[in-house]
Amino acid sequence: MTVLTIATQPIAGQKPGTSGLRKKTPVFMGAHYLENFVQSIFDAIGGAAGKTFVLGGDGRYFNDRAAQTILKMAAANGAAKVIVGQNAVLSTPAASHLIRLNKTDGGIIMSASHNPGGPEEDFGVKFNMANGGPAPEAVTEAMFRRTTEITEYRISDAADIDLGRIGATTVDGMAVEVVDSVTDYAALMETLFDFPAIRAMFAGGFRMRFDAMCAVTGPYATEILENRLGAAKGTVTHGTPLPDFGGMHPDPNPTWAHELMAEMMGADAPDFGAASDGDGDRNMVVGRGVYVSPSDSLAVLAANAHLAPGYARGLAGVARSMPTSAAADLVADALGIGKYETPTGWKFFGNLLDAGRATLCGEESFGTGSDHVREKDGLWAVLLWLNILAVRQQSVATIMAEHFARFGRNYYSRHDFEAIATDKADAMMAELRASLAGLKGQSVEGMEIAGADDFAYTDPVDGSVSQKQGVRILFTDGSRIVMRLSGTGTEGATLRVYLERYTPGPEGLDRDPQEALAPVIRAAHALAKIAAHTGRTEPDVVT
Ligand code: VG1
Ligand code: CO
Repeated sequence: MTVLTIATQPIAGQKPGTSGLRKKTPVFMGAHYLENFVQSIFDAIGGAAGKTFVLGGDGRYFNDRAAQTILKMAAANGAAKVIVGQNAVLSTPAASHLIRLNKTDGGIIMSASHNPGGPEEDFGVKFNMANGGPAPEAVTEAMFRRTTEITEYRISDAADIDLGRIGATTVDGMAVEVVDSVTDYAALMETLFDFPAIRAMFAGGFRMRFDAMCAVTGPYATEILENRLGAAKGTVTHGTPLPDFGGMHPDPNPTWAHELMAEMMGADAPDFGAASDGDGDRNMVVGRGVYVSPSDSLAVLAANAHLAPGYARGLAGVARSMPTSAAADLVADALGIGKYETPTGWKFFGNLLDAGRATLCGEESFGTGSDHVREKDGLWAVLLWLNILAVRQQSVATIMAEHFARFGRNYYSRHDFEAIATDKADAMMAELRASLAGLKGQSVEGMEIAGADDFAYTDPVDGSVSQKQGVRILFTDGSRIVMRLSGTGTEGATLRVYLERYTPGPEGLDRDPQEALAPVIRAAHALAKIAAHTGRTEPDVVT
C-alpha cells in the first residue's frame, strides 16, 4: 500500500456556509471535489499528522463512498487514528459526543442535514473541532482559502475498509476503530434525564409518536424510546435510515413532517409527538392538538430544565440566535441568568458553552441543545420534554398555556421564499440594506419603526466580530422583522423572513400566529418590496 500524491486544481465555490459545505450530490461526486475539500480541511487545521478524528455521517447517498475516501486521505496525511460509526453512520450530536468523549482532535461529519438526499439531491461535509463543535468562522475561512490555492492531495491506495464490523483495524498504518453508532450517545442521555420517571410515564399509558423521517435518528430513537424507556413498539415511525430518506424531505417542520402533524391534530392523537432531521440535530415538538414553535420550545425548556437531573443545578445562561424569538430572554430575566444573542448557526454557541456562560442554546429553525455536546441535539430535546412531562404530569397544551400566562407570548413565524434567482435576492437585500438608515421614525401598517440595522456580533469570549448577519427592523411596540438569505441551500437563494410580535396577556394569548402577525407580515413585504424584486407574494414554507 502506498500513499499517492494526486495533482489537482482549485475548484470554485467550495465555501462553507452556515453549516459546512453543501452541494448537489453529483457535484460532490465529481472528480477531485470531495478530495480537494478534505485536503483543505486537513491543511487548514495544521495537518492531520499524529491526530485522532471521528468520522460519521447521516447515511445519505454517497455517505459510504465518501467515508472510504476520507479514511484513505486521513491515513495518507499521517493521522494516528479515526473512530468511525458503524457503516460510517453517526448522528451529528453523537459525533460531537464521540469527539469529546474520546478527546480527539476533531471530526468530519458527512451530512447536508435537513436537505433532501439521493443521487440528484444534496450532500455535505463539515469539520468539528476538538471541543466537538462546528469549526468557527476563522477556521472555515481558512479552509475556503486553501481550496482556492490547492495543487495536490494525498490518498492511500489501500483497499476499502469493512465498516460494517465493529472493532479495530488499520489502513496504511492508521488505526481505525469502528464503534456502534448508538451506545455511547444513549449512555450520555441516561446521565442527563430521569429514565425511571419517563419509563413509569410510558408504563402508565402515555403514548408518543416519533417520526425519524427515514433519516439517521431511527436507530437512536428506537433504542432509547422503545428499548430503554418502554414506549410501545411502533412509537418510532420511518425508523429505518435510507440513502434517499425514502423520498422524504427530512426537515422536521409542519410542512415536511405533515404525517406527524396530521396524526397529532387528529382524533385519538398520542400525548406527544416529535420529529427529527436528516442528521438528527433538529427537533419538532407537538402536543395533542398543539404545535410548539421552536422559539417557544426553547423558552419552555429553559424554564423547566431544572426538573431533569442533568440540569438540577440550574442554568448558567441561555443563548439564542438573533432571528429566534425573545421568548427565552424573558425566561432568562425571570431566572436572573445570562442571555445571549448570536448570529444564525450553531458554531456561534461554542465559545459560550465552552466558557460556561450558557447551558441551553436554541434556534428558531428547530434546533435546541445544551452543554452536553457542542451541536444542537434533536433527541436530547425530545427527552428533556419527556422528562418535564413526566415530572409535571400535565399535557403539552397546559404547559404552553401556563407558560404564556406567566411570560406573555412572543407570536412568531418564519416565512421562506425558496429558489429565488440569486441576483434578484441579492438586489433585494442590497436595496433593503441601503434603506435601513432612513427607516427610524417611519410608520408602516400603523406601527412606528424604532430602529433598523444589519446585525453584527462580537463574540464576548474571544472578541471575534461577524458582520452582516441579517437585517433587523424593530418597532416601538416590540414587534420585529428579520431578513436574511439562507447559507445552507444548494439552489438559487432562499429568503428567510422572521416575524415576531409580543403580547403580554392576559388577553389575546391563544390567537393563530399568522393572524396575530398579519400587520408585521404586510410591513415586511412593503419594506423589502419582496414581490417587486422576486415576483413572489406567498412563501413556500411557513414555520
Ligand atoms: C439553517 C437554519 C440555521 C441552522 C442551519 C443548520 O441555516 O436557519 O438556524 O443552524 O440551517 O441546520 P440557513 O443559513 O439556511 O438559514 V442543520 O440541521 O441543516 O445543520
Ligand atoms: Co441538521
